[in-house]
Amino acid sequence: TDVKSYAAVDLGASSGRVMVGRVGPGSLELTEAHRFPNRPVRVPEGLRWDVLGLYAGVLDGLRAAGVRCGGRLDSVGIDGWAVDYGLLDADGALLGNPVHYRDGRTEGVAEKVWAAVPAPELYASTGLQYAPFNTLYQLVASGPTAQLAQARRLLLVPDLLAYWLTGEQGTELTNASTTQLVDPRTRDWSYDVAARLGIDLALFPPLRQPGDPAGVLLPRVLEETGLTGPVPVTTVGSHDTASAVAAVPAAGERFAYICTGTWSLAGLELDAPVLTEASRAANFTNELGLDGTVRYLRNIMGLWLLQECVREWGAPDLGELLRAADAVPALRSVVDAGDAAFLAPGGMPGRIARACRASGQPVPGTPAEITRCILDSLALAHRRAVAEAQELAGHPVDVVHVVGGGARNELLCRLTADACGLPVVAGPAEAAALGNVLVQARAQGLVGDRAEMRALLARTQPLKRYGPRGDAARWDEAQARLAGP
Ligand code: LFR
Repeated sequence: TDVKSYAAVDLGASSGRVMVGRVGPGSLELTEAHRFPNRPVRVPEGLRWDVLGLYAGVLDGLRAAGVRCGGRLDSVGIDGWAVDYGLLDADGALLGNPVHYRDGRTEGVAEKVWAAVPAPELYASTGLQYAPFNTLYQLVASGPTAQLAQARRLLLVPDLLAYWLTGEQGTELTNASTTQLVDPRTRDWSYDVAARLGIDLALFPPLRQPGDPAGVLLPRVLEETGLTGPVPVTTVGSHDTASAVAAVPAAGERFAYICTGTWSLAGLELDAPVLTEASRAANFTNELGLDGTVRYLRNIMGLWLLQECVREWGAPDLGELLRAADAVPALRSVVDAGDAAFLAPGGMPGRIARACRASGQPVPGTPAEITRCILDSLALAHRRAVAEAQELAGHPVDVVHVVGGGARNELLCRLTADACGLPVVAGPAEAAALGNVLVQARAQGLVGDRAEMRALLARTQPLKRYGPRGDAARWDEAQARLAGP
């Protein structure tokens, strides 16, 4: 037939999923084959990912995907969260559980790094925002460990899973760009930065690009999943945000995007990085996207703030919580959703209350009030990021696309439209999986360039529009409260 079936493995910080994408001439359909929780585990040495559990979920998912497709898949692609990695020994065996990016081991490491490579120079050659969890800081933090001394290979998480599925190793470029060891101008390693920090780039297998072949499922994997071989694995934008941006259903170039999930990643798609001092001061990042593009964006704490509260409240019904939050008066208290104080897990309602008190605002008490505070604060942070990105890049926009899980959150989308003073187009919620599928389909000649991918998404995916209410002054006033006295 002329309809092909692709499996997209998409690993988020709180859950993983395997989706089946069916792509034909002019058609695109996505269904969920399997979803599994991703629960980090705290052991005495710190916070770790249960990567074997995730791999088991991937195998279950591929089996479920196969059942939907008569055992035949035209290709598999893998994307996931960024920066984290597994280390392999000389035999190719995994050394320990990958460290979670919210682990505290990088505390105080930045100062050491900047003593060797001053922060402005680091920005000029890597284009990456400061975030304590960038792979570069993680590697410097683990410099003295026995584990790193044993390591012969480093694989970013999606590349590690691809290795287990195929036996082949590579470093996918969009995700490599989040390590802070890649130069966004050359789209190759930042050899000088690595050398000055004593980071051995030979740990990384060679770079590969979205669209490149990444091997075929091993016989053992075919057996375990009941799939009929050969099943090729295709390199996709393996950074989930790169896949999500690829699936923004925009027409033209005058758009901003916000990829919402555990994080909100808010920014622009550009042809070249912005490496100015002003951009560094504003902590914008230049991550790499498909086809030579740059994802110029800011990390905002995102729905993590709410996920952590909900966990603490014993998982109340989310729909009801959001309805109650909608009824709470707007913008009574806001917090800085970019503040690293919210990075670590635990005690989130208390931390939000403290931040409100410290800035002299009413302290939200009920779950509905705290939820409202979080959503108002996220919308405010979205506003600031979208405005500053346009200014710093000299790239004006007419519309904001909200993709990812938060596209289903009507209150968040409405508040974001109001705050940005721009129309919001919400959807698709499964943008990362769709970007993953489309890059596989493109590698097999089923779709054309990025513009064609986006047009196909706009035609086939349900999208919702929100018009701004025109109450910009209220948001300016709320922003001023955060600026301090
Ligand atoms: C989103 C994301 C962000 C990255 C963060 C940590 O899922 O990939 O882009 O900054 O997770 O990896």
